[in-house]
This record gives sequence, C-alpha cells and structure tokens, in this order.
Amino acid sequence: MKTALITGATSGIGKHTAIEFSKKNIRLILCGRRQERLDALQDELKASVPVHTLCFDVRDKEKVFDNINKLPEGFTTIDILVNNAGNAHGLDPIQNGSIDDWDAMIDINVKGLLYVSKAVIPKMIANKSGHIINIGSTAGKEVYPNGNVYCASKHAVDAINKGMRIDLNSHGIKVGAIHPGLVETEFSNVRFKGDTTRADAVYNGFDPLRPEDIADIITFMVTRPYHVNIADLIVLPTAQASSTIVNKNVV
Ligand code: NDP
Ligand code: 8X3
Repeated sequence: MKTALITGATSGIGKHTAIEFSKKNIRLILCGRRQERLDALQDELKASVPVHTLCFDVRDKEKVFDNINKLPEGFTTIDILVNNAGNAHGLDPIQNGSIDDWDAMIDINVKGLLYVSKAVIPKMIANKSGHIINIGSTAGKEVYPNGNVYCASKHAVDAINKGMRIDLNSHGIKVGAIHPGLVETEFSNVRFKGDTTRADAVYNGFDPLRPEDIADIITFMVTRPYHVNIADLIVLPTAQASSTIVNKNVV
C-alpha cells in the first residue's frame, strides 16, 4: 500500500485528490491549516484507508519539518507527494499591488512548496523511489493582466518542477506537474478576500473545470507503471483557450 502526503487537502483540488486516492487504496497524510476540515475528511475516508492529519502553515518551516519528521508508525514512508497548497491573493496592476499579497503568494506557493519538498525528498531518496506532483497553473505558462506576482509564483513552480526532475533523476524519483486553467474551488474567494460576487463571476457563463477533474488526472498520473512519468500537463475547460480567452457564450 502506497502512502501519499497531500498539501492543501482541506479544500478544492487537494481534498478531491484525497478522495480519489482513497478509492485507489492509497494511505493518506492530509495537510492544511484548518484542523476541523482535516478531521471531517479523515472521518469520511478512514473506513477506506488509514488517514493521518497534519495541521501546519506551509510558510512555517519549523512546523513543516517538525510535523513531517515526526510522522507516526505506518506513515513514515512517503511514496507520493502532492504539492498542492497555494492560492492567488489579489488581482491588481503591479503598481497597485499589495506587498502583503505578494509576500503571501511567494511565501506559500513557492517557499512553502520548497519547505515541504525539502522535508519529504530525503525519505524518497532513502527509498530510491517516490513520485512528486507539483500543482502549477496556466498562470505558470503564460502571464495575464494583473496576474503579475501570482503568475511569477507559478512560473517558479514550473521551473522548480523541471529542476526537481533533473536533480532527482539519478534517485529513481518521478517528478511531474499539472497546470490547470479555471477550476471552480475556493480559489477565487481567497483571491478576492471573501467577495463572493466577484469570485462567482469568474466561473459564470461557461462550464469550468471541477476539482474532481484535476483529482482524476492526478490519480491517473500516480497510477501509471513505474517506467511511465507524466512530466507536464496543461488542462483547460473546453470553453477556455488561454488565460484571457474564455468563451462565455456556451454553458
Ligand atoms: P482552494 O482555495 O480551494 O484550496 C487551497 C488549499 O491550499 C486549501 O486546502 C488551503 O488549506 C491550502 N493552503 C493555502 N494556503 C496555505 C498555507 N499557508 N499553508 C497550508 N495550506 C495552505 O484552491 P484550489 O484547490 O483551487 O487550489 C489548489 C492549488 O491549485 C493551488 O496551488 C492553486 O494555485 C492551484 N490552481 C488552482 C486553479 C483554480 O482555478 N482553482 C487553477 C490552477 C492552479 P488551508 O486554508 O486549510 O490551509
Ligand atoms: C488559477 C488559474 O487563471 O485564475 O491558477 O490564474 S487563473
């Protein structure tokens, strides 16, 4: 039985990845900052697979290392790491951007991903195997108006994904990324700081991706035979052609 550590498992893509993994008999280490949501998901899935929860902010490097280094028996070998925790904060032209928003995106999406990876990779190297899936974004492949720092953070994830694959190649560790377009989750609520009217408008007038769609593809990625590594995937809703071109006339 394989074990997966999923960051950002309290919502959206991470939560649905946990649900899909449980159907494939993958033991789960679920991470997030909202313990009550981790508890609820653990209660939902524990009849299918063993589940352990870790409550930490990926920005807090001491807590990241402390939690991952003190995993209980049965959860110490991590076969799959899904680096999913992240969000956009704000959507402003660079000249009006909030430094707090910039710090959050760089600290969570880039540095947090690195801290978690740094804690997990030695375990994978010791096992001479492992699979890291990095959740990037179309924002890591192109830049759109007012996306500036979020796009920069996801371009960094794209580069880190490629760098990890090169550096971990000799250790037998698979590394791949998935770059979704518009997925309806809590993402836009976070980006617009609870302004639900603005958040809902992002997904109005077309059929966006659902977190289940991305979870399904991540599950496909981690269930390929050992010699197959899906290295880089861009996944869009059919109505979306690029970050700025969305056909809002078809639902
Ligand atoms: P959600 O807001 O629904 O989920 C984000 C998750 O990240 C939550 O579980 C949240 O948990 C966790 N998280 C956020 N900040 C922190 C932190 N500081 N420490 C620990 N965990 C944190 O959004 P999505 O599911 O959509 O986003 C998941 C990933 O997918 C992100 O990396 C996002 O950039 C990416 N993505 C999303 C797209 C979309 O359109 N939705 C498209 C492309 C990529 P908690 O708050 O409990 O800590
Ligand atoms: C999330 C997709 O287009 O809102 O990464 O940046 S987008």
